[in-house]
Amino acid sequence: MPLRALIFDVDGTLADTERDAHRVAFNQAFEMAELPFRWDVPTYGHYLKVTGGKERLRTFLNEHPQFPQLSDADIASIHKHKTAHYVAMMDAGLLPLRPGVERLLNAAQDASLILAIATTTTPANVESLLKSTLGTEALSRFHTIGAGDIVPHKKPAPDIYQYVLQQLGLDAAECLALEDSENGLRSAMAAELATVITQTDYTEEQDFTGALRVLDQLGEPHAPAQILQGRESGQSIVVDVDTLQQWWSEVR
Ligand code: XBP
Ligand code: MG
Repeated sequence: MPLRALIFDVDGTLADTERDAHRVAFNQAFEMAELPFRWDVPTYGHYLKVTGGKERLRTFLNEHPQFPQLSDADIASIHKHKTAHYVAMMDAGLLPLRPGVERLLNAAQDASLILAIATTTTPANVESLLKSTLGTEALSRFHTIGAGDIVPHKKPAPDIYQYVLQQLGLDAAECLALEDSENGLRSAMAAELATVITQTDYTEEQDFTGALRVLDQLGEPHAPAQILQGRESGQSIVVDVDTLQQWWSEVR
């Protein structure tokens, strides 16, 4: 059975969006709503344990009873403003893709692999990131974009990957997931997907047991990636389609 599709996470995997984009957009929305708190870099990192922006804010409030306890409607409204701030940042071209991402997407399409996305983030965020980094035609390069509230349970539940597999009409064994976080890895593995991790500053201490490989990034020819966990640990590499096919075939 050949490898048929690559399924990409977005936040942390396609681009390092959390610290300098999502976090900043949340703080702008908190300021607009005159809320008496902001999320600094470590605090935001801590609350990344909760996937989904609305769910993250609810958990933060539950753990900080001294702050105004917002209704679900208030949280939805603040989150809507947060999304608008995030989209404005992307439209301004403020965030690049991670090293090697565009190269790998191009190579995967040249090799007739199907591309898909499985993310907990809001669809507007994915669309604005893809358009600002890859151009207006970028969305059409992905067979399926599974995002946000389209499934009942966000990562680490398998729902979003199962949804994407269903839309692709493929078996998990025919696909490979690319993720950056433990929640993402648990989600992909629960959907029985082989998974490669490119970690970020926020996820580098997380448990990636079960991943096919863990790397610091995908790498470019002039600046290769490091393999951090897995058979070739310690080696440098530029991750290409052949590399992914080879790793995937070890478990298929
Ligand atoms: C991403 C998320 C998202 C973003 C914010 O996780 O958890 O919630 O942080 O996006 P993953 P929204 O990379 O595992 O999909 O505010 O739109 O939820
Ligand atoms: Mg992620």
